[in-house]
Amino acid sequence: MPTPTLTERIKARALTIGFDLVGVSPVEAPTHSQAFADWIQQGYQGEMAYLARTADQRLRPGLHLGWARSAVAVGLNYNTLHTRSGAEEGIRGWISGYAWGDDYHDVMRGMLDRLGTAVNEEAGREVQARAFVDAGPVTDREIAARAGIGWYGKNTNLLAFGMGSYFFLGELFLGLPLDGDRPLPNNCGQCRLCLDACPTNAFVGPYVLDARRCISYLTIEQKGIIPRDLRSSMGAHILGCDICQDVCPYNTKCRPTKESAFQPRPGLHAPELIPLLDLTEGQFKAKFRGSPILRAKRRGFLRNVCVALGNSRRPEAVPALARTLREDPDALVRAHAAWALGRIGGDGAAAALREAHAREADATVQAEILVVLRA
Ligand code: B12
Ligand code: SF4
Ligand code: SF4
Repeated sequence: MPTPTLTERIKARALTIGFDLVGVSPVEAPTHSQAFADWIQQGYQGEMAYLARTADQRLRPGLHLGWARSAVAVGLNYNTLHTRSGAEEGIRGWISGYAWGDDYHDVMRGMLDRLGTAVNEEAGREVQARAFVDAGPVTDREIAARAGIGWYGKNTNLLAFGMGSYFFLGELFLGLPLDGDRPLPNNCGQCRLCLDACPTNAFVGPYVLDARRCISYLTIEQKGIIPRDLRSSMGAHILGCDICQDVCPYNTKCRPTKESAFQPRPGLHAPELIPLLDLTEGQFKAKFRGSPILRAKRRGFLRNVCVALGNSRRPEAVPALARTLREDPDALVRAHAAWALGRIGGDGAAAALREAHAREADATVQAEILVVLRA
């Protein structure tokens, strides 16, 4: 048997550390640079201003990673095989599978640090290295696709055989030349199930998502009021969305994750919605410490809970929403409670809205109340 090369040894170490996928990419402009630039030009990034601000670095990695000679791209399966995007009894919300367990940024950063140490051991010297998971000014999917880890699905997620798209991506840039891998062929064929399944019509076309319409963006990245015309299409989703992945044939019969940190924390799989309205700032932070849900912040998360309760159309939710409209300290939450009461309707909801109209001092909340009362 031939002696394994340095590249092969580093890839083997990545798998031993626990990554499910590994490949090597050159440090070059992304293959779909023009598509990225057009996307920003169209404004599809919405409030995610950091994407436009760092576009140059994403499109020309040499600008900030001039010393790097290769990028080791890794994928980590987070599929716990629990059902996704499904309704359960009670008034329940839906949290996207990626956020059921611990924050993947923390999990993967620790693993990439271990990979950095392994690279030094294999190279027999200290190699300059920089790790990124999601948050860096780099295009994770482009690098991973170049490294042959997976192919772009029409829903813009990267897919791999045996794992579908339920895996996270990260990369370790190295001041060390390694043997690059070949990209995989695209295996979507004529299918378009993901494009047709999106409840908010967020796809402009295959491979192009208008993030401003995506439930994942609306529930996590959008910081203020959720556009009124999109709320009723958001269903029970209170953080993220998996619909365009759930329907993908490559996401059936996948192997489960080996990473116990991604197993659902108690009560997070499909949480009862009404008790979530009582979370104070301190309770929210304590409950979701180390979880990706923290990113939405209390005000964003409770806003989403109100929308989901409205979409449940369940009269049992009216007393809790009326109390939120009366007492929640955050105007953003009260505004969406008003909408939810209007969506459920009935005498109790109308009385709560009239009472709030007489008393509410915040102009945004008043505007929401008036839209409902005048409808
Ligand atoms: C911004 C962002 C979002 C935004 C925008 C999503 C998007 N599609 O861009 C929002 C908030 C909506 C989002 C949602 C989600 N995200 Co996100 N997100 C990112 C982030 C930070 C940047 C992505 C980006 O650069 N978008 C810009 C646009 C232009 O890229 P794009 O839509 O992928 O378009 C590319 C392709 O379509 C391709 N292309 C264009 N035309 C064509 C034509 C052909 C034929 C082909 C083959 C390709 C192709 O080129 C384009 C440019 O690269 C990355 C992390 C990172 N640093 O890269 C994570 C990342 C993409 N997200 C991730 C995840 C898990 C999600 C969610 C599944 C979370 C959830 N369950 O709610 C959803 C999925 C929604 C969806 N359908 O994409 C993972 C994806 C893992 C994977 N297996 O693909 C990443 C990589 C984070 C990570 N490190 O793991 N996300
Ligand atoms: S994540 Fe949900 S809302 Fe976003 S594109 Fe996919 S199906 Fe549509
Ligand atoms: S649902 Fe079909 S088109 Fe969409 S990503 Fe999966 S295979 Fe590709």
